[in-house]
Amino acid sequence: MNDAIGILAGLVLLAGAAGGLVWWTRQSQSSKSLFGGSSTALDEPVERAPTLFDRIGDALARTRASLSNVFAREKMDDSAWEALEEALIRADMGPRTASALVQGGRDAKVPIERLRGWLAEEVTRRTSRFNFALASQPEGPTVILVVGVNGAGKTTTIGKLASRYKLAGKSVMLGAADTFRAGAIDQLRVWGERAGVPVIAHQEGADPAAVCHDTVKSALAKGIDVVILDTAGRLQAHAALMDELAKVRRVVNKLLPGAPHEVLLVLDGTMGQNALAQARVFKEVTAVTGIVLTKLDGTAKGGVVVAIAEELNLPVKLVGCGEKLDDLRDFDPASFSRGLFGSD
Ligand SMILES: Nc1nc2c(ncn2[C@@H]2O[C@H](COP(=O)(O)OP(=O)(O)OP(=O)(O)O)[C@@H](O)[C@H]2O)c(=O)[nH]1
Ligand SMILES: [Mg+2]
Repeated sequence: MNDAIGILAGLVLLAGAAGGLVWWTRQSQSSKSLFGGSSTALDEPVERAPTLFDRIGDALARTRASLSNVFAREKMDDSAWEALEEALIRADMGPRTASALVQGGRDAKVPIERLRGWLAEEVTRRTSRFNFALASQPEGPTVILVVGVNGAGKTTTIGKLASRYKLAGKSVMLGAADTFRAGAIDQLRVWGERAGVPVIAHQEGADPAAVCHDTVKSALAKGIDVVILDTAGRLQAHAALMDELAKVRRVVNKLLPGAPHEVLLVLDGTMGQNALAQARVFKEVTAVTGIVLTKLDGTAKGGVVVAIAEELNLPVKLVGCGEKLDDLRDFDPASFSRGLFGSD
């Protein structure tokens, strides 16, 4: 009898362990697909394209590292709240956002053991109050104007975005309206070839608005789904940039009322608070609809995403995480926040 009970107990333990192993495998696999999509089913091969979380792990780890001293404390007293505020600023969240988060935590008397989870929830709430979907016109081309300072990653992002639309079965046309910088037109042509989409271009020094005009006109004639326009980001020449972008808008809108449907501002994530300052100027010169934050695979700190949402009131719609054609991801606030604070 005792033997039978012993065998039965052994079997129960064995089944429990097997169940635990399956649960653990599921957990560890799903946690790798934090940024929407590509979750790996148990029967699929383990090889997969790196997710955004894999690609920007260092940016999130840098932020977590600056917070680790705070999370290691015993309780949240005055000095702990001050340390948290400093750490949030060091993580590129900006003084205003850092102070608002700390005030919120103090008011809610969040205990140390709930701090990670609370911060993740709060940052999710603050970064998810936007519409993240890119504009999409069912009839006629969707026109996307891409703006940003030199070197932010505009042309690279356009190549990646073109490839993404192409793979989704859309026809795409690019307009080389950065006629200012030598080599910019050829650079867009190279990305056009990589993505397998046509590029409309004039000579270097030509009127950017004329290039945009010809691109949209050609796209209308050919029934193209998506037009993406590259521009020169001469922030130093504030008035000239404002005039140039206003003219582009006017010309495009005349050909296709409602266009441009999306104005994406590309910001270099490694620039931290400088990126925010640039964005403020771009918001003044044109009606930006969303942000593409690039180079999050580099030395960027993740907190800048929160500062953008809070201080510019604009959604980060896409994230650049490398120099290759498929290194562009959608931004997912909840997964991002959990990665940022290391909460479950
Ligand atoms: N690591 C990394 N590098 C990037 C990313 N996006 C762009 N870059 C690099 O940043 C540099 C500038 O990118 P461009 O796309 O030429 O930037 P741009 O805004 O078009 O610059 P201008 O044409 O000079 O105005 C290039 O060396 C790109 O390879 C990214 O997400 N990650
Ligand atoms: Mg460029």
